[in-house]
Amino acid sequence: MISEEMANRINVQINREMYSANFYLALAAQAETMSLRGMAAWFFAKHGEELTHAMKMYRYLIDQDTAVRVSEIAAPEAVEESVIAMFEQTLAHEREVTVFIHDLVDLAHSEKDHATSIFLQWFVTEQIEEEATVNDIIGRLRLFGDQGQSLMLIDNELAGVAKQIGQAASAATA
Ligand code: OFO
Repeated sequence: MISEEMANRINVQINREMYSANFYLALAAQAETMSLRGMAAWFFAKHGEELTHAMKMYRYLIDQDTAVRVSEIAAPEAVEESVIAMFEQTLAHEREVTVFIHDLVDLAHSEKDHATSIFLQWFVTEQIEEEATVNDIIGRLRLFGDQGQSLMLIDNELAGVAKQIGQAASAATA
């Protein structure tokens, strides 16, 4: 059993993960309108990943005999309209999520809640990877350019990455 405070805070984080999913969906839709199919697929794959994050927390609360509260999800912030700005917006969003996850870890430590602390380690690692991936995309866009052939190459590359994310997700749920 976890504390009421922890249950509330994880419920809030479930809502944030659902928000993240919608945020990525909005980015996917924007990329579609720009005919960037690879980026659209990548953002869409991230949408799916965020839903799995919400479901991991959902399952954790159930396993801890704690009520899951399904609540209203805020509309995602307006999406930027240039490629680099979209990824910068993504990085800013992920950095914010990292802070929320670290706050949860701090709470677990302060409550000596070892189970939740261990559970959250996965999310701490995931955030490192997510920030690094987006940082890398921004770096490549800055280095090679966000137009013409370089954009096409990065778009193609992200199509491949999106496929891998999709395969990893189906392997994890199989
Ligand atoms: Fe849920 O991992 Fe990022 O936001």
